[in-house]
This record gives sequence, structure tokens and C-alpha cells, in this order.
Amino acid sequence: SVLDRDLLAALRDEQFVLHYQPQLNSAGRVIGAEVLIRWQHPQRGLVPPIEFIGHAEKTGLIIPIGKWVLEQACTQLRIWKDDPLYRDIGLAVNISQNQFRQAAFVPDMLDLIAVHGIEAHRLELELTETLIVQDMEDLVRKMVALADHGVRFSLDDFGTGFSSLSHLKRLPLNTLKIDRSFISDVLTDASSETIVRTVIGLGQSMGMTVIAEGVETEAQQRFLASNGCVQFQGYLFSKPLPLQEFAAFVARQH
Ligand code: G
Ligand code: G
Ligand code: MN
Ligand code: NA
Repeated sequence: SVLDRDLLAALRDEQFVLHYQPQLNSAGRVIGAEVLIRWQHPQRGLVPPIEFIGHAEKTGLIIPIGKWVLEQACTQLRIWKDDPLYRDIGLAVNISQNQFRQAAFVPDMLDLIAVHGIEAHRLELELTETLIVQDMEDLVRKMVALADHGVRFSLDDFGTGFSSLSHLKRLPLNTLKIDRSFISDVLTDASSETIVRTVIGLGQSMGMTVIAEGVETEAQQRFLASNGCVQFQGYLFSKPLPLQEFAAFVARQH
């Protein structure tokens, strides 16, 4: 299709860019960023991922695109490696299901880490619950292999899927990301409030960090913090930023 041809050209001509959305701790310090892809299209301008990631997943183009994203993230971590401003900053990268299911995913990931000489714990891979539904053995094996090298894992959009607690227990997850649909009405909807409290408690009791995404108001943050949530991401702090603006955001803190 036209989109396929354009996406291949985009890879070749380096039209993809990464934006960085700050993630903060309770003290308001930047502790990382979620990496979010955009397509700088010569005619259409900046194209958001929802207009091409789904298609790329269907056609398999997500494999080379996902590789490019990981390469860029590792390159950036390498650049920040000896900069004291970035001492505590890691990058969270969204990984598609069929990308993680590739046989070569683990060796390729370990190669990238070694080639760039970065600390593996700076890298957090964001997986979604859809991945958990099938072939748990393969999933656990791959996650453990990477976790053994220090790579971190988070479960994205948590609460919207159907993963069972017995599955969760088997996975080496560091972080649960509470889906922003629950955060948006946490102060006005009793079931969202219950879900948010439950997810925070679940994370705590399983030894996982809980991060709230889509935090837009101070009142939401206060509620989350008073219920034990320790990390935050959302427009209240910053939208996803081009690299230079993210660097300025980090520099302002010091
Ligand atoms: O950045 P934005 O808020 O528009 O992101 C929309 C969606 O696109 C998010 O759900 C996110 O998971 C997905 N997305 C963004 N960047 C990437 C990426 O590099 N790889 C994959 N697989 N998905 C991404
Ligand atoms: O699905 P995933 O969580 O990977 O995607 C993150 C998406 O959420 C990105 O599209 C990002 O732009 C968006 N996002 C980040 N913070 C906020 C926020 O505070 N409010 C809203 N509505 N969207 C947000
Ligand atoms: Mn995400
Ligand atoms: Na999410």
C-alpha cells in the first residue's frame, strides 16, 4: 500500500523522530522519560503514532521501526552516560507484541546494550497485557533472560486488559503503569477510584513501582500521592517533548 511504501521511505530517509515525556518522582525530580515516536512527514507535518503504528504492526514494518526506536534510545543513553544531569534518568520504550515475539529480540537487545556500552537498568521496556494472553513460557523466558542482564520491564495501560494475577506473579516486572483512563476520572468516578487504589496496593504488595500516567491536575496528583503512588507522568508536568526541550526541562531542575 501507499502507507507501506511511505513508511519504508520514512525509515530510509530518517523521517521518524522521538519525543520524550518526563516521568517524575514524589519529590518532583525527573527520573526518566517515556520515548514516543512521531513521523516528521515532508508534506503532512508531524504525524502521531496512532496513525501508523497499528498499520505497521499488521504488516510487520513494526519490526524495523521498533529496532530503530531501540537503537535511538540506546544512542541517547550513551550520550547521557557521563553527564551528571542525567545520572538518575532512564528511558522507557514501548514494545509491540509481535516485536517482542521475534526469536531474535533478546539477542538483538543484548547486542544493542553491549555495542552502546550502556547500563541495562537505564532501559525499561513497556509491554502491554495483550502480550500475556498467549505463550506464557516464551514470554517468561525472554523477560527473565533480559531481566538477568538488568533490563527493566513495565506493564503499560494496566487495568485495561485481562491479565490474571497468577500470570503477573510469574513475570519479572518492575513497574505497573496505571492506565490514564482511570486517572482522568479518579476524582469523580467511584469505580475508577477503587481501581486506582487497588492497583497501587497490588503494586506495593508485589514489590513493584506504580506510575500513574495521564496526570493532568494537581488534585489528581495529590490523591495519587496520598494513596501511595510514587511516580507520575502527564500533561500536569509536561507533554512529550522534542529532545532539546526535554534537555531544557531536565536542566531547569538543577
Ligand atoms: O505519543 P502518543 O501519546 O500519541 O502515543 C500514542 C500511542 O502510540 C501510545 O499508546 C504508544 O504506546 C504508541 N507508541 C508511541 N511510540 C511507540 C513506539 O516507539 N513503539 C510502539 N510500538 N508504540 C509506540
Ligand atoms: O499508550 P501509552 O501509554 O504508551 O501512550 C502514552 C500516550 O498518552 C501518548 O500518546 C501521550 O501523548 C499521551 N499522554 C501523555 N500524558 C497525557 C495526559 O496527561 N493526558 C492525555 N490525555 N494524554 C497523555
Ligand atoms: Mn506507554
Ligand atoms: Na499507557
